[in-house]
Amino acid sequence: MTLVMGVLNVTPDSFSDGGRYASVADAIEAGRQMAERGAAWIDVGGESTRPGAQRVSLETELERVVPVVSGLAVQGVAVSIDTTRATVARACVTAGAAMVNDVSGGLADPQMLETVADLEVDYVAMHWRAHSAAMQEFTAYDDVVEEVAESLQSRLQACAEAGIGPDRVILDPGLGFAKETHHNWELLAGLPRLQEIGPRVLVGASRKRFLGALLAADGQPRDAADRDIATAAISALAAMHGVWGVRVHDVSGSIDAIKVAQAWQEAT
Ligand code: PMM
Repeated sequence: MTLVMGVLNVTPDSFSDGGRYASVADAIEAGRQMAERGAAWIDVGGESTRPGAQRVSLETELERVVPVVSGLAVQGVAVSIDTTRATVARACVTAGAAMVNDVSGGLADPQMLETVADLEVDYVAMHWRAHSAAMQEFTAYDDVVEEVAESLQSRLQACAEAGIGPDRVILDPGLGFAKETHHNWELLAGLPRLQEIGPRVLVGASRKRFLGALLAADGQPRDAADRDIATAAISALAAMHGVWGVRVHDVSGSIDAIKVAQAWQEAT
């Protein structure tokens, strides 16, 4: 069954849930609650990837994420660390994280793939073209599905060369990262092409701007906080396609949606 990864951003400026947690204890509690609701993974991130976001220092990122990762891991929660930095990946796996989620697929930090190979954890390689501050300047594609598939294929090859086998890799099309609205829909429709590559596939559509655009009224995009029903609909459809996981903010909605898809499939 498709699993749910709950988003736990410990950043003051993430686009959809930034600044929610007043303390480390609050963030840990929010993660614990998502796990209790059925999230198989809690994805802890300390650097916003909102389009246009500036980078944070290594020290700030470490300060934000390490206490939250260890606070969840000691309670038996499966934690993934959302980072593009090898140093953060290593510190968090040492603190108890069991997966590295790298939105740059190893392109942002030349040490990342070797580090993950050494840590022997699973690795999410997402399609990426540039850091968030500049990524919306790189949204030109002739055929977005084919180009994302080829890029992910080459990241898979780079993983293999670094010693991360395909069974440890999860590929992600990177919805909203250097993508125009229509590219995100084309990538969702093109999921079978991405699955053909071989490894497990993760989809992160939750509360993203292309959903705000879809649900716009009077020319105004729908608020990020009111995109969870559309997110759950994507989770159901992604589950029908047999993806490995969906990365979402509202865990309960997607768990229900995936159960619907599963019941439907079992009856087919
Ligand atoms: N999206 C965001 C952050 N990390 N990681 C993966 N693997 N896939 C995604 O689509 C993804 C990600 C941005 O969303 P957020 O600011 O709500 O966390």
